[in-house]
Amino acid sequence: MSGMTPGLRYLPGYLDPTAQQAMLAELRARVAEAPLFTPVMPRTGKPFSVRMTNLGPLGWVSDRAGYRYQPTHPDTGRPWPPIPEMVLNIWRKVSGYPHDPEACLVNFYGQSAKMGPHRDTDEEDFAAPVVSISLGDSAIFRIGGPERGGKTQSLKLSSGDVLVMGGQSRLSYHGIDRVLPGTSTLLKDGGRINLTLRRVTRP
Ligand code: MD6
Ligand code: FE
Repeated sequence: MSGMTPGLRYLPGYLDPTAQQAMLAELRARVAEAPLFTPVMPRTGKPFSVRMTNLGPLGWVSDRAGYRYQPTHPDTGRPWPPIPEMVLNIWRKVSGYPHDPEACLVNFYGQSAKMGPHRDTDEEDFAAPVVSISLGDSAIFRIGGPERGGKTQSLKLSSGDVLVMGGQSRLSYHGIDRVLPGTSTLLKDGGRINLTLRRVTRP
């Protein structure tokens, strides 16, 4: 529990710098097989400022046709690479959910990227939390309640921090207001990586 949002668990510094480096190396190898792409908004085709890819049996994509989970990369047509064991192990320790996640969305934020307020509702099973892992530059994460436009709180998510959105917070509006450039040396050219792990189907 964290402040005004029941079910939200903030685990700052969950990964030490050595573990962050190891995770980054695993991610680089997999992202080489499943390159980052720029999603666009349904209908309008307006590009996201974040680039993304996925790991695991299902990946989240957004294009003119809508939001959905699919088993293959939209550009290469190949299955998404597997979720690294060290990432799965974090889910197993913190999720409190007895099945593995099916999707690991990898978001890359350059210095001026943001993520508008949204809820994660494309999954069948809201009993599972969403677990997020942050690497690289810090960012201001804002979370509200189940309705748009309510009271919000902000959290600074830094490299190695883990956030668990479960219980009542699972369907809260949230987003990234801004990245704070120069706050981490993990990525040579700066920027931020966020992984979100989700259970998509009901086991
Ligand atoms: C981010 N995170 O931290 C965006 N969603 O870059 C999310 O959209 C998110 O952190 C669901 C649960 C946790 C999250
Ligand atoms: Fe989200």
